[in-house]
Amino acid sequence: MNLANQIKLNIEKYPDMRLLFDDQVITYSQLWDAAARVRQGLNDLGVQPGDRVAIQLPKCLEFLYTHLANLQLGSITIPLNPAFTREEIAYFLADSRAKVFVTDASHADFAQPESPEFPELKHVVITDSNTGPVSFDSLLAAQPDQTACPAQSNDTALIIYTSGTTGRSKGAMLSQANLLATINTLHDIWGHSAQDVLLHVLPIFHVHGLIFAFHGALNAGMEMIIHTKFYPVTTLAAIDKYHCTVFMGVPTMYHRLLQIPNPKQYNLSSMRLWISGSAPLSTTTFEHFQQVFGQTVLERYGMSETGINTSNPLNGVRKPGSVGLPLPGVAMRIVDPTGKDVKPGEVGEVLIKGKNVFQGYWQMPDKTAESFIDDWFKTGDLGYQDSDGYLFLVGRSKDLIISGGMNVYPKEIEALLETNPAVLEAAVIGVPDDDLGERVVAVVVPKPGQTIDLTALTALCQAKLAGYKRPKNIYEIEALPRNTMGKVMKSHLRSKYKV
Ligand code: MCA
Repeated sequence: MNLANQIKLNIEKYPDMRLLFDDQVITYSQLWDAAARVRQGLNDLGVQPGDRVAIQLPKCLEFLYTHLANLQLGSITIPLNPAFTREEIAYFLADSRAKVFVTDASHADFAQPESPEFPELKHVVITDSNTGPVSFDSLLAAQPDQTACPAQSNDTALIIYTSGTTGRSKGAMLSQANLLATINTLHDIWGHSAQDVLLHVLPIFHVHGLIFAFHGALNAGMEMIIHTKFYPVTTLAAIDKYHCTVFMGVPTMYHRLLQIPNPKQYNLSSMRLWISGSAPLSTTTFEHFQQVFGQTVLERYGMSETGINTSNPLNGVRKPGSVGLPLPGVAMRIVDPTGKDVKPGEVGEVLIKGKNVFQGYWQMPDKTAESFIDDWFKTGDLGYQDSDGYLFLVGRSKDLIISGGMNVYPKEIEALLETNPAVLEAAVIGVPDDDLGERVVAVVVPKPGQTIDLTALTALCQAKLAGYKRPKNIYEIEALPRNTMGKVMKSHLRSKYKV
């Protein structure tokens, strides 16, 4: 079985099930039919199984049609954050060797088919204008191809770019079998059913919003209320209005829901499951949510490379500060730096094995090899298991900041800041932030005799980096603190610059 054929069974079972996409209403069968047209349209452009189709669009139906068309055809979706700058997108198009780029008119000018920058890019499809090289409407006008999806379990279905720890972003390849393993597991452990109504507020260019939420819901036959963006008050109002039962969010969203002045005015009694992931949920937010909303958030742990790994139980104790228990079909070990298993209660690196674990990084066999010990994936997360087997994450071995559920790799930003001729070196750190969990802060050291123009540095970040990666503050310092080995002591910087 592949993902498209499994989803198709539900489309046939619940043809009239609805997606309410802001003010548009669309049924499962209309969604599938539109995707089948786009499938044929892409195929007419020369897209074959295994080809990459990059999508950089806001959250919209065209995104979902294109992604489902790829699943039906056996081609590979490369979802890209609409906030990425021109330079970021250029890297992804070139690296993925995408054949087709589906985007809006704002990117039509730079991504020219078969330009020397992207020699393998054959077509740019524009969603919001008929003036582009290929209009999205022309794909939708094709005759629907309703034949079974030819993809095999081991075929790649999705490449998710994760920022690189050493500069270059890596494309995590997820196979049909990986995605199926994840959504089938979620279905069982979270008790999803066609009686559920999902409120979907997450971005769809990540595994969380695209796979756990959207695919998870399709796989259960759920009605979906889809908001293009997260607004706290609108969220509660929608739950009240549509009697939603399931919500998936990042901790920043839970923090913001708790800032609403009079949440009791909304009837939220239909809700059975508030799920949090992508970043650690503080015990303060967990407990505050219980007091204000009278429900217990279910925290879980996943990664782009592994899909879902652990979850607090649907029925049973949900421990504050814990991401729960390893899921059926997911094997977990916690090891010391030599690779030896630690004792329960001791901290080590979390390793994961299972059908959920990705195929490797696109065209980066060395990086893939470095990420595994034997066939165990090294998550880079540090944690321990308590005597009941619950996992508590306490830190990371990788230099990674998680801001509002978005991964930010300091190296990428440090390298950019160091391109400024007055900057000798830069260190980028995450400092605690009530709203975002961690906020990105940069510390820069001037070259001898030079003065750093901090406004110019801010402008540089604005031009080259997507908003969530940009340092919220930049500080100048005479020298970075280093240990005797010469390594920058980021922990010192983190305590110095925490607000
Ligand atoms: C937006 N901004 C941010 C972030 N998001 N700054 C830091 N961190 C962020 N995460 C900045 C923008 O650049 C802009 O800056 C300003 O905030 C307002 O932008 P806006 O779009 O209005 O932001 P927002 O609506 O407040 O967004 C916050 C958010 C969003 C709702 C928390 O970031 C979000 O939806 N996060 C979820 C990410 C997610 O789905 N992660 C899953 C990946 P300026 O004003 O300067 O222009 S992990 C995953 O998939 C794995 C598998 C897993 O386990 O889940």
